[in-house]
Amino acid sequence: MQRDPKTETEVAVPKELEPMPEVEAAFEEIEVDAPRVGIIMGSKNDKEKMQPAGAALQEAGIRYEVRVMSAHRDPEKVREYCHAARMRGLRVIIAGAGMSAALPGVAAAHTDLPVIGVPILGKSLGGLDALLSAAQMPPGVPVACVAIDGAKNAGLLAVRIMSA
Ligand code: RP5
Repeated sequence: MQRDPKTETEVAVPKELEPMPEVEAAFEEIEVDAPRVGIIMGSKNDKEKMQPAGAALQEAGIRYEVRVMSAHRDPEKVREYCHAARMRGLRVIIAGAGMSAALPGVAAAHTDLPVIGVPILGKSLGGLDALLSAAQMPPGVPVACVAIDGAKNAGLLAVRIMSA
């Protein structure tokens, strides 16, 4: 019920128009500018190679965030990030790593969001180590894998996924 100031009487307010403080509080917490794509990488040394992914997203006007976390060195951080990703508003994860590149696969194991792996060229094996680590995922844990150092295509693919 609400008091009508003109007639000074109590009037019934349709349920859907009644103030809902909990809902209003929840909406206040929503980050309207929350990133839609998470770019993660195994080392800060991967940043330069991963930058083209961010550039492709920026060009398409898609908000993204960048985090460094290693599947081997920070397994707990990767798990937490990927578990929370969908709830935080992310819709795609781009994961770049070199050498034994476990990051894309481990990310895909901890989220149901699409994961795009970027194998990064290391100091040996011509990047084949990272390529196979990202591409040769067992059935049930999908990872899309772009070319060695193919961060630009990872960004472009994320743009296409976002607009599918
Ligand atoms: C991977 O090992 C990283 O993605 C990086 O490409 C590679 C080497 O890491 P750093 O020793 O350069 O930190 O985990």
